[in-house]
Amino acid sequence: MNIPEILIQKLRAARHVLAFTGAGISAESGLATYRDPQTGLWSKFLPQELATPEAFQRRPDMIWAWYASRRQAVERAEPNPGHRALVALENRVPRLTLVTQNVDGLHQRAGNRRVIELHGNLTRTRCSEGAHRVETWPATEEVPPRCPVCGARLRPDVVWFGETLPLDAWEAAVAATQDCDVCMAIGTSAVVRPAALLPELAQKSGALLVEINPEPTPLSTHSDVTLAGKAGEVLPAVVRVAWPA
Ligand code: BV8
Repeated sequence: MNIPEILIQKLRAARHVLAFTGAGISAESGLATYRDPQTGLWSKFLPQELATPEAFQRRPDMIWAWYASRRQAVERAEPNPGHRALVALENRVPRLTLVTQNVDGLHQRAGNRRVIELHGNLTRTRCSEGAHRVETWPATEEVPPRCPVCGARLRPDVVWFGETLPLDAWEAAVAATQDCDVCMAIGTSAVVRPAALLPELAQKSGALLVEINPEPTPLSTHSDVTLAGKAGEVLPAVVRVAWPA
């Protein structure tokens, strides 16, 4: 993999790097991206049709089961070399802000210390009314289970389509775009908004915009550097070349 000199120089000199990740960085951990066809009971649905408040209202049992199935897949998955390269990067640059669209928690499990989750985390559960997080609930046959505090249905602690992003996470992500020297968009199709706006916000503020993806995306025509490859191969190569052992 040829890593352009401009990227190596910018990374070595960077005060602040913004890593912006999507489902593609978890693909090599065996987790399906949103572009992969769904399997099993949900094969006839698009994630965009299931990850909505309306779907949960209509079929709370099916949506709860979909997330339970995804949570099991996440628990079986392990961080891959792409995740681990971002941990190495965090230990090499003065400041790394890691903003993820992913809801699998693999960046935290890999060891990144500061992860901004724009779309929540499906390993966490919350009350569908009071929004307070719920760690445990009494065993029940009812699907979804009920909140032990108020009796409302429990739901995954994720942001569904049509729901607003957590304001603190969004504001921290935008602040990072205004201050970073390099923005790396990794494994994202750059379609879901407002998250997809972040890389160009960073570029408009003077950051070098780098895209890492085996496929072209709407970002590709804007990126300063495009590394066409898998995150699990490209990211370790970038860190190795920028900081030879
Ligand atoms: C909001 C949690 C407003 C749930 C998720 C029309 C136009 C523009 C926008 C809209 C529109 N209609 C509606 C909207 C808004 C909507 C939206 O953007 N829709 C899209 C479909 C057009 N956005 C919203 O609703 C957001 N909220 O706007 O609120 C509002 C304002 C006021 C008041 C009320 C509301 C909320 C969006 C959050 C949705 N929740 N996740 C769950 O996951 O179950 S989004 C979910 O999908 C993911 O979190 C992720 O963000 C997104 C998928 O994107 P990617 O991560 O990029 O993954 P994808 O599979 O698409 O791509 C993978 C990429 O990896 C590919 O490019 C592939 O080539 C690459 N790849 C594959 N292998 C590898 C690899 N790369 C590297 N290495 C590899 N090995």
